[in-house]
Amino acid sequence: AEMERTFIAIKPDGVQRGLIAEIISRFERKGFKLVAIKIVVPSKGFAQKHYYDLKERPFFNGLCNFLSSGPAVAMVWEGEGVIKYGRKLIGATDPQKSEPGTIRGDLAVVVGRNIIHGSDGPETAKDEINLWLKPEELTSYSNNAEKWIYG
Ligand code: YYY
Ligand code: MG
Repeated sequence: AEMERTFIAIKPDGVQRGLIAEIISRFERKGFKLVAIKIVVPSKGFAQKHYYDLKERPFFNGLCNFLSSGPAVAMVWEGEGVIKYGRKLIGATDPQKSEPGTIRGDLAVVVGRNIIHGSDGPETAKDEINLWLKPEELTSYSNNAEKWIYG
């Protein structure tokens, strides 16, 4: 299996709404493997780093205030195709356009409170994992279910 890793964060709205277990469960049941997790209150400066690519957008300041407004759950998930398929599980950026069955489609209503972040490609996955987690916070282990997930 071509294993890859992606960065997934439950934003402060997802934490406050009690959706941590629900969100983790969707990745876990799919067959992806959780290799890092922590809860952290990002500073405003940290949020600006995370969303640096969006710095020219009109919603940038509000977005960074929001991400730093409370604890977020930072995770790294591993699996075959997890970067692209993780984005599928999450759904479209605007929950009004997310399909039912996706996390945002089922659990969120507006774009500014869309409860979850996921890396959008291999480069951003690497950058975001490095930004949010120290190397020693990442685990590497084999899971007994893997042979039943991958054959
Ligand atoms: O990767 P994703 O989270 O689906 O969307 P991005 O285009 O990277 O935007 C990041 C973040 O910014 C989005 O999750 C909500 C917010 N946002 C917004 O508040 N208003 C927009 N028109 C677009 C994005
Ligand atoms: Mg994005």
